[in-house]
Amino acid sequence: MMRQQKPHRSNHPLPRTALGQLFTDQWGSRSQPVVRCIAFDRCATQDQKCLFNVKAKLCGCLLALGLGVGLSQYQSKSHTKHHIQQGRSTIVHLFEWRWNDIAEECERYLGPNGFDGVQISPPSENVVVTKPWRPWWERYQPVSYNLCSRSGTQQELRDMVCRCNNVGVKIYADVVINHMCMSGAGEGEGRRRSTCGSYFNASKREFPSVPYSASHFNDDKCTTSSRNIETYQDIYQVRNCRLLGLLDLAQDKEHVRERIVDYMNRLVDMGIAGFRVDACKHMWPEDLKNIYSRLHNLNTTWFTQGSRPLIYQEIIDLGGEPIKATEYSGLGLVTEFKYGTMLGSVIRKWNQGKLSDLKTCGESWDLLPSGEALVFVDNHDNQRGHGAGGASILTFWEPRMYKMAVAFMLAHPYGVTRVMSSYRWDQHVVDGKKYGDVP
Ligand SMILES: [Ca+2]
Repeated sequence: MMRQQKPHRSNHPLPRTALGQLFTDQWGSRSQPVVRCIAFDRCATQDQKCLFNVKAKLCGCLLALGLGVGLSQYQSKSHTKHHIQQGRSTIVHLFEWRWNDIAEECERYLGPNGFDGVQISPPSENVVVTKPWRPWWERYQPVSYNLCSRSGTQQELRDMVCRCNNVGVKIYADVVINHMCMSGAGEGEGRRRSTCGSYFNASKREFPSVPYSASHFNDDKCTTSSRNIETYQDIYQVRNCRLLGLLDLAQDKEHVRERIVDYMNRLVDMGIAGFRVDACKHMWPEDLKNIYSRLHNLNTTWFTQGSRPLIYQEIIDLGGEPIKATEYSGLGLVTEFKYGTMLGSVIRKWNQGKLSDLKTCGESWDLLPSGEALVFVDNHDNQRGHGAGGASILTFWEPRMYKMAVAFMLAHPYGVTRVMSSYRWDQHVVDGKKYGDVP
């Protein structure tokens, strides 16, 4: 599906001065060192013979001096600024793709076709769910911050980041820091229970590979008898109780902050350019502000000195709840879920919607200001009936309207855009009604 998208030229409303600075930096950075991406760390520090032996596993992407490939994207200390390289725009979510495949896709397609970056599935170790068999959502149940998942090993992750950066495609990691696995996930060890084989005990809230123990969770602050969020009208429940039974971390505790910051900084140091932060509505803005402020600057192998990670925060705010997206928009970009809902409604011609109505699509439609929003037609949750959006959300199941929606989004000067590369599954239909909750 992604191959059908034609990336547009930058329509993002950056101030002229910022663009001018960007281009100067981009084309002025011609003295970058040769960057070798080596598939296996063990060879990175060994002798030439070793390097020769893994020649086939080298990236094939030695970045020659003086090529003038643009390497600078960020100039601001703000996590909300998004400096798009000349001729590059749009993040593509390569949902559940393997690291080796993403690296190849960066070199083969995304780099040459002007994509800004890739959102990857969570790289942290997660619980292995077998009932149902290995659903996509097991990736959102961490048991440690070790970097092995079914997308690949830490070495493969590092290799992918290097290879994509070398062709000008940034990597944005989806990070799950609100919670760990579900309270009922049991106890286990070995690769049949967790993707790196780390021991955990969910009922005792013990995750020694981080390490976290019972005192690092929010249960003492949660006032519901179930310990779960029971109403979204109570901001304390939403932030201090368990989301669907997921063990809720106490980000106000220094130990928890340190472990999260260390995890995110390991990714930044590797060359990752930013983060999609999962479930932000369920964390306190001041805790996130503290965590973001402690992130390292981006790796100067690919980014100019002082560059900050781009942060975009998953906040589902369709109105009607006391927690507002604007509480977070000063900290980073925010996922604007109203956009896909409204766009789908117009393209479906609901309520006498006309395409010409879309001319004004933006802040006057009660959306976030353009510079604060990350927009998308659908995401991995709402394309299968999870999360927010409702029936108007367009997906690949309705290809003509979906392509219209994506084309409009890429052409319209609003927000940072993200397109979706997912996979097909068999829809579950009961009495003519579609149910999307299928792995
Ligand atoms: Ca929480």
